[in-house]
Amino acid sequence: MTFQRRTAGRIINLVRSLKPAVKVVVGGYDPSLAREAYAEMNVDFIVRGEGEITLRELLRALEQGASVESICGLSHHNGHRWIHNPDRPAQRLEGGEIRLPNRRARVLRGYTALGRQVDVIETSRGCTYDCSFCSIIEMRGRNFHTYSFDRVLADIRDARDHGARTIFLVDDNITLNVRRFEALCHAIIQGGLNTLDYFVQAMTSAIASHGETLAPLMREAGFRYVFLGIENILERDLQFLRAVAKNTARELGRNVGNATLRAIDLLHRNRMYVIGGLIVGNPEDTRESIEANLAFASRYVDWPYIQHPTPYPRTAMAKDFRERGLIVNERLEEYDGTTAVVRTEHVPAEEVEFLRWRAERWMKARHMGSAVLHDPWFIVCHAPGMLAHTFRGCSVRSTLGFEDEHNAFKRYKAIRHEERKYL
Ligand code: B12
Ligand code: SF4
Repeated sequence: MTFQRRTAGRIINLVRSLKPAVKVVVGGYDPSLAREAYAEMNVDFIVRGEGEITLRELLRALEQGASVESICGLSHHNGHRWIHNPDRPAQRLEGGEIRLPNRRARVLRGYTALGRQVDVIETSRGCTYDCSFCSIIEMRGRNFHTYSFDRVLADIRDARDHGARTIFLVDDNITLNVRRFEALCHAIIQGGLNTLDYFVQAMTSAIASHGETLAPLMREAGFRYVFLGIENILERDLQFLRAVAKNTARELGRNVGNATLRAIDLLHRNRMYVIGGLIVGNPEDTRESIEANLAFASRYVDWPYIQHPTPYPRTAMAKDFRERGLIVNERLEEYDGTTAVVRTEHVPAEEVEFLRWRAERWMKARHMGSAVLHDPWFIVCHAPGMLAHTFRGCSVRSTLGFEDEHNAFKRYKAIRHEERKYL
């Protein structure tokens, strides 16, 4: 990702210093969308877009000493200049060409979520919306491809057999096809895989419009946390984010207003938790509009995932912010979504970030009460560490209101600065 570009550069230099003749291949969102930046780095190949088939074809060509000219999705250097082969069309996952991940080949293990071993699986790729902040459309166009349920269930079983107790579905937008999602829930239940916990990302419109049938099924299948792309509660900001359509509820083919509250209510009624994805600090935002969104999150969502608009390469949002002269920070290693790197027309970036930081800590602390019911031992053992992390920079005096919270925020920023040094 973009915030990892500097780290990637440092790893490349380290590898080169140890083994100068090694071939370096980069891929993923940032190399695909900012290939010119990687062309200036010390790399041999850039894999743009989906990686599996392109990388495979590249390896075969290198093994056989063959030309790489015909490999779609590949950029390479011919000794004089960079050649960018034609794009590779989005992979039709239905064809079964992409095999299951080989989990035994991993070099890092032991990732957990709330103390339970966690793994990721995909059931689909792509999205047909075009939110201005999202990289997906530039990355692969507007399309949606799905794996067969046999493959998905085999993937879940494989993750479980490797110890996973929680599964994160990393689909870009699984709720594009609600009927399929419902059928997937049935398949998980029938396959006896509903003893695992599932996390998923979803659109508010789909949950609001179909939640009466979908939400109970999700719950039965084991879904526990739903990451809702609320983005913003104000119509003006939703327009800037090009996210009006996906946040509009529909009944009998008619638009019936903002979908967020109804989606949250349906998920809550079915005993699922809402991770609320919001974006604050958009160009027209005032202190009041930011605080309205934060107050909403505090009242309705169980866990905040509040970000600042971040101008990632080639997104429509990046163009808008640049044209309006609102980008105040070009240090890409800070483009992690929780550092405000743009200001609004009315509020400085630092203040936008301060408002989010101040509100978010308490929302996170509050959720520990619910989490303790599900994972009591983990929370009891780790609550002090989790609270210390959430409130890093704060003192008893600042928490009790005897010290200006801006001072605590400055300390928090200094700690984050130190944390980033390894990058
Ligand atoms: C799931 C997801 C998450 C999950 C990750 C769960 C997990 N542990 O895996 C969560 C919610 C935790 C998350 C967090 C973040 N995410 Co995220 N996330 C996604 C999402 C939805 C899908 C990513 C995915 O796994 N796809 C499936 C895999 C198979 O596809 P893939 O990653 O694209 O990889 C393919 C190719 O890119 C390529 N490829 C990738 N790497 C390489 C390497 C080589 C060598 C090669 C050859 C090819 C290659 O081949 C792969 C197979 O085809 C995307 C896209 C979206 N619609 O929003 C965003 C996205 C990747 N995330 C993004 C961001 C910014 C973040 C955060 C910084 C946000 C934040 N503030 O928290 C953090 C960073 C977390 C971290 N420290 O790594 C951005 C990246 C934009 C950019 N230009 O950098 C995206 C694109 C969303 C967006 N804003 O547009 N994310
Ligand atoms: S709906 Fe989600 S995946 Fe699709 S463009 Fe918007 S943010 Fe990206």
